[in-house]
Amino acid sequence: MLYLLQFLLLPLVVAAASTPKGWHFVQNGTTGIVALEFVIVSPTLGVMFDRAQNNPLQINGHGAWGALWNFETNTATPLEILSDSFCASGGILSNGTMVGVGGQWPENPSTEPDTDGRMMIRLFNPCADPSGASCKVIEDAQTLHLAEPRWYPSSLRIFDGSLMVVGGSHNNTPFFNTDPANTFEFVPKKDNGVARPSPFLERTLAVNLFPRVFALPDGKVFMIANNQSIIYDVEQGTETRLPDLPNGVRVTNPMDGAATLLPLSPPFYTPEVLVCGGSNSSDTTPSMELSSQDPASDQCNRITLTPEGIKKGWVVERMLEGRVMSEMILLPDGTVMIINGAGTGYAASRSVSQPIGLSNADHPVTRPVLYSPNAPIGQRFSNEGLPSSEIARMYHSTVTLTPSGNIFIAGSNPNLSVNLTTTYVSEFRAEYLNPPYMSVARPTLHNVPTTIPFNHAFTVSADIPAGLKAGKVQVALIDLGFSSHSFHSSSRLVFMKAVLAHDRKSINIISPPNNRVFPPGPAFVFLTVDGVTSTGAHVMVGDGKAPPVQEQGIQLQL
Ligand SMILES: *[C@@H]1O[C@H](CO)[C@@H](O)[C@H](O)[C@H]1NC(C)=O
Ligand SMILES: *[C@@H]1O[C@H](CO)[C@@H](O)[C@H](O)[C@H]1NC(C)=O
Ligand SMILES: *[C@@H]1O[C@H](CO)[C@@H](O)[C@H](O)[C@H]1NC(C)=O
Ligand SMILES: *[C@@H]1O[C@H](CO)[C@@H](O)[C@H](O)[C@H]1NC(C)=O
Ligand SMILES: *[C@@H]1O[C@H](CO)[C@@H](O)[C@H](O)[C@H]1NC(C)=O
Ligand SMILES: CC(=O)N[C@H]1CO[C@H](CO)[C@@H](O)[C@@H]1O
Repeated sequence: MLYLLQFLLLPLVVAAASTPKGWHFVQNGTTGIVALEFVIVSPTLGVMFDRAQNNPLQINGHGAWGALWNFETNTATPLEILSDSFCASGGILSNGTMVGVGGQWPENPSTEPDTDGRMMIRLFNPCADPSGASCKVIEDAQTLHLAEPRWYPSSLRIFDGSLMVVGGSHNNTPFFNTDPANTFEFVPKKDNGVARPSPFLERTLAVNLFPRVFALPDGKVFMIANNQSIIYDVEQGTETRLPDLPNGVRVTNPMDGAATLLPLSPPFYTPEVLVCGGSNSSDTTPSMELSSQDPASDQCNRITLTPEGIKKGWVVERMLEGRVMSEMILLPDGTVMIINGAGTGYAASRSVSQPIGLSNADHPVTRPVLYSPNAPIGQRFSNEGLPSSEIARMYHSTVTLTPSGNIFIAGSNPNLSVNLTTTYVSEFRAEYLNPPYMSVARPTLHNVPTTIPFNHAFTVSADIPAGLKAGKVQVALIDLGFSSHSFHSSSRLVFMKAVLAHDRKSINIISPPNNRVFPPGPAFVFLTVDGVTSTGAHVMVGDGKAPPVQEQGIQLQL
């Protein structure tokens, strides 16, 4: 009997030892709704939003359009939401409350009991329950709403911990922004709730949906829409025009490129922005004269946001292939992953010629690529060792780095509702892309304080596997951001000065200098030693108070 047991166990041991090494995709679980917006709200949970439609995940006798994703069980639990959260955005405030903003007017005919979501603000307070069982979305259309209806806006947590809401359309539009909300506003409200008009958004019509917006380390906000860029001074209310993207490339919806603020490092935290892909089609061609077969742009553009860098303008690089609707993920070692999207076509549904089913895009790009910001130009892109997914992730897909350190991918749906029989189906399969470090012995962090003040020295314990060389130790403070429509808003990586003790058992760390370098709010701390990354420790950066918070830390001397 004992012999037989050992015999039976043997193949299992062999199977465990042959776990795939290197980068690999793993499908696990189904999301039950199309996860077209995704935000991580705790070490174990993500919130997903969709449109009110005939989703398989049901709640109170109707299809759900909000749900929690549990990273421990790989299951979805429906959330009851009143307003239609389709094509909204959001972020997390300085006190840890997640805010979803905007949405759509219920589609006609809607099969679900959704109300008008365009002016809605949806709150999800910090959730201590690892399963999320007691955590709910809070809505009150009477007392909690935006100044203007917004479909396809962007959001960004700024230096005082509030959310800046940028642009959008007053109504669903089939392709171009024909009913623009060309203004900025804030949650909680500033200016007595009056939205601020933006000449930049006026100028960038009609390709200015989901503007790409980034909080700079001095508190100003950098924005790209269409082929233009500005710096917006939130405190003065002024826009400063920057150079256009070269060669007529447009990078916002419906010609979505991927953009990110590159990792910021001490002592100068010099901001650089990278934006890749999109389309060089004209922004005045009627959409029916565009085609799902038009090649996406392979152009990348990078700018350093210092006076000298702005004078130099955008520096052009080329990706390994053209991409539209890709998204950028900041990895804890400072590389940028470009993932998802299509090789041809545009965002949106059934609005260009030669649609594939209803999809305006075709030729899904299923192999991610890595960009190393510090490598010499020409050697920054690599897809070596990166696998291809078997799942197309195009319009209405999302992706995020997880607290475990792997990459979670969900969604994709060009159809106007659930369709499982077309070429590009409504996609419910959840998928992880595991970096090589997920299948080796990893460093671990212990005793990470739950609250990290600015400009603060603190010590954490570390357990570093003997095989790892301690020459390169990186401690990254990461805002995992809010993913919607190929833009990962509020996503941010700030490296913290870190010194590993000789016994390799503790690390002295200095937090970012102030609330402008890292807008105050929740984050995850990841340790990378010799290219191997730990899981992330959940922290609150700053005093954790409700916005607007006071200035904290010390001013940068530049
Ligand atoms: C899927 O996730 C569950 C829950 O975490 C886990 O038990 C299972 O091993 C996973 N399956 C695969 C194929 O990774
Ligand atoms: C940006 O787009 C506008 C409008 O389509 C065009 O007039 C302008 O020349 C473009 N800029 C560059 C640098 O291509
Ligand atoms: C537009 O982009 C396509 C695809 O990258 C490229 O082949 C073409 O040369 C570009 N056209 C111009 C005028 O830059
Ligand atoms: C799914 O899409 C295909 C192709 O557009 C269409 O023919 C079919 O009617 C759709 N099915 C449903 C259930 O909508
Ligand atoms: C966080 O701040 C927002 C804005 O003031 C507020 O609506 C929310 O209730 C606060 N969250 C908690 C948990 O107190
Ligand atoms: C053209 C097309 O495929 N349209 C379908 C999209 O999905 C809705 C809901 O299933 C159908 O009613 C449409 O016919």
